Amino acid sequence: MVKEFITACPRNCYSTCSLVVQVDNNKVVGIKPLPLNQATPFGGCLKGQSYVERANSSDRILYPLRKTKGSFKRISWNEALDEIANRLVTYRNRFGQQSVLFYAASGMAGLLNDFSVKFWRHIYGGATTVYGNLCWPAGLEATRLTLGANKHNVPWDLENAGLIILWGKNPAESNIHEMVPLNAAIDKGAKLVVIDPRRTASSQRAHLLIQPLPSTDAALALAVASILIKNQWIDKQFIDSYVLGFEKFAAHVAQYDFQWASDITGVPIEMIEKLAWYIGNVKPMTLIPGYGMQRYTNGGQTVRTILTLSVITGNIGKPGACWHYANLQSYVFDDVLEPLCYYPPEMPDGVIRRSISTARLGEDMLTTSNPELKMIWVERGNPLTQNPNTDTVLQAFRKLDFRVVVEQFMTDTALEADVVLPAKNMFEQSDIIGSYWNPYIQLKQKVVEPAGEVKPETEIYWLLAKRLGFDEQTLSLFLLPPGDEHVDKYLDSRLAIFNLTLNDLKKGPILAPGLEEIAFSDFKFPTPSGKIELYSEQVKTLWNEDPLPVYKPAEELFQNPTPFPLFLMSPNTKNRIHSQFNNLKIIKLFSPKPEVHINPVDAAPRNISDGDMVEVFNNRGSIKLAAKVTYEVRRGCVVVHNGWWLTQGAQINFLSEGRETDMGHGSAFHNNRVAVKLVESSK
Ligand SMILES: Nc1nc2c(c(=O)[nH]1)N[C@H]1C(S)=C(S)[C@@H](COP(=O)(O)OP(=O)(O)OC[C@H]3O[C@@H](n4cnc5c(=O)[nH]c(N)nc54)[C@H](O)[C@@H]3O)O[C@H]1N2
Ligand SMILES: Nc1nc2c(c(=O)[nH]1)N[C@H]1C(S)=C(S)[C@@H](COP(=O)(O)OP(=O)(O)OC[C@H]3O[C@@H](n4cnc5c(=O)[nH]c(N)nc54)[C@H](O)[C@@H]3O)O[C@H]1N2
Ligand SMILES: [Mo]
Repeated sequence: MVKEFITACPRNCYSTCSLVVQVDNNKVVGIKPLPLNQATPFGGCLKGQSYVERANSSDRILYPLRKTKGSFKRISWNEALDEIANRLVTYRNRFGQQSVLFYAASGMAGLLNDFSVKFWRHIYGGATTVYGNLCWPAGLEATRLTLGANKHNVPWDLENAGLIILWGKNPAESNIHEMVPLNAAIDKGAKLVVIDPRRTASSQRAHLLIQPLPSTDAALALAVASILIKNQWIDKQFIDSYVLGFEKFAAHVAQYDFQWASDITGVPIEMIEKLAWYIGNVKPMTLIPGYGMQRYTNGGQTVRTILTLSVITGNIGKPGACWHYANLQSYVFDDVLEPLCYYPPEMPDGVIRRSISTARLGEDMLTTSNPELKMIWVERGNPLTQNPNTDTVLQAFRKLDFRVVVEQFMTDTALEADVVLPAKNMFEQSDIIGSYWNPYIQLKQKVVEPAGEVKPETEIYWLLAKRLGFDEQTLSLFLLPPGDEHVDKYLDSRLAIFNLTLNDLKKGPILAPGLEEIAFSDFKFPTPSGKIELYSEQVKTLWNEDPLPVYKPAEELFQNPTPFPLFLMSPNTKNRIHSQFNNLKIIKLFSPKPEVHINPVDAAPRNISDGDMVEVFNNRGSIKLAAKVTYEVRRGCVVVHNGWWLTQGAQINFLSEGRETDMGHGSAFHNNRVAVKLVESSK
């Protein structure tokens, strides 16, 4: 008999949809929407539907595997854990525990991830870890430095906006549920402006589409700020009450005019004028910056600069008016933040820790000494496709003595492992998740027993810790004993802080305790001055950047002459979450192979026609894939979606450099130029 359970999608995605999962005889057989969630009433996307295939896929890793002489063979859990424990002890004795690197990324959200950190910290005694984050930290830090916190109005408040600006965000692919209130607002008369070097699906109803050269948005924003101030299209009262540094900022931007911005951004002057007019005259404005735009070496300053436009026009803290970067209000359990957010390498609690940069993973792994790295443990991540400069990451992996990867599928990273441990999926262990867009806390429910010999990480660590000589009593101080009752008890204990229980969450999503539907409606800004900081001393002290928002050309992109004439961007796309999903049959029907998008103006002189095989290359690497000739990408730029595995045809991070962003230790994936040439015509 088919039973239905309420759950939520734990992928690293804005939407974090509530779902109803149908289960028959310990098997996931269907996924349905859960209208109770006001942000995602229509349920999952295509990827959500594909969970039926994903959960039951014959490609899933169901048993521990050991690589010998280049091929993987099934081994028992005892064999796998004995070898790993022996190696852990040997490396610790001979080289110190920091010779082991614990790498975890964003594959699965949840409170229980914290137990992995506890194992490495308290049981093993402190492995090397990574700091920074591949995703969004430059923008988070820019926002925190300016407003004091990362929060925005509830998603459905977008309907109240008179002007919506999608600035480097493509919700039609990366946050499809945002298109619902966005379209409702347009139906009611709101104006939509899209600023993106590409003409994305999100721009179909745009009243204005601006296509700047990649990484130049700060110049655009500075010129707009300058004209807003000159024309007095600003909110004086808001500025006088809540803003620090306006005078300095106004004096600073007075030097920037349309011509200057047009020369840098490639945007015609009339378009910049139009943009300034909209921002100065159509209210209330919700400005939605995306995360793609901050993956440049100037990403933090770019985001700070764009945010000034919301600030000086008083578009903060009101219905329909907000800065809509990331809403961390549902992360009410502190430890959930850790894997997602930037946190500094030095921890204040006196524990000796060593961490290396996730943006420079390969390089740092190779050069770290005293002790050198001997072993890596990877979980919830696919660093061989997702971290920059794959060639270096690959070298670094191959230089190690021993590699363990906990995975659901044979990814590029799993293929490099010595031991692969089968990972749970979202239906095989309960956990609590927040979202950086929708304002609910949700239960991701265990609805089936794990497939094959799959064990959740919490149990793997428990068994490993016992082999390291700990008795169960000591262990239970740090780790979670195997068994659903322990998971439930733990989750209930966390919920109790808010007078909630697991049973409450089983009935549906719950709005985050303390939620401000309209963020900053109390006009309290937790910055050092208590005001919105257009001028921020901390920008200087923490990141050694200009306290005023400035435009600084991004590294590599404007070196001339260069043999690599085209800007390469590698954004996200609708049918995958980074490197996940495209191994499924249903998804392959929609996106069968990797492609490079190129403008006809750039394709013609290279004799490239739609469908031809081309080579995209620079001094770091080269990939071969099919060309899609399209006006959707600005001339001078090419686009390849990130996430394709090497074994799926083309892996974009062979071309990117391991570089940190100016703030937050993010990764500047898009500071990247390439050349493209024809390999084989399809005709
Ligand atoms: N379907 C799907 N949804 C996802 C994800 C996914 O992989 N698939 N990933 C999730 C995650 S982890 C993230 S971080 C988010 C990211 O989702 P978004 O915030 O939408 O970010 P991106 O897709 O990286 O980039 C958005 C847009 O920025 C544009 N862009 C690139 N450079 C510039 C620039 O210099 N200036 C301007 N103005 N625009 C620029 C790109 O062309 C792209 O259209 O999506 C989340 N949602
Ligand atoms: N060139 C380029 N590269 C990029 C980006 C870009 O814009 N351009 N975007 C970056 C961004 S925004 C992000 S967020 C990162 C994402 O990069 P990662 O955080 O590495 O995420 P995924 O590619 O989603 O891979 C997650 C892996 O976790 C596995 N997994 C899922 N659930 C579990 C589980 O419960 N346990 C274990 N052990 N494994 C599990 C999945 O099968 C998958 O292989 O990529 C970054 N890489
Ligand atoms: Mo991300």
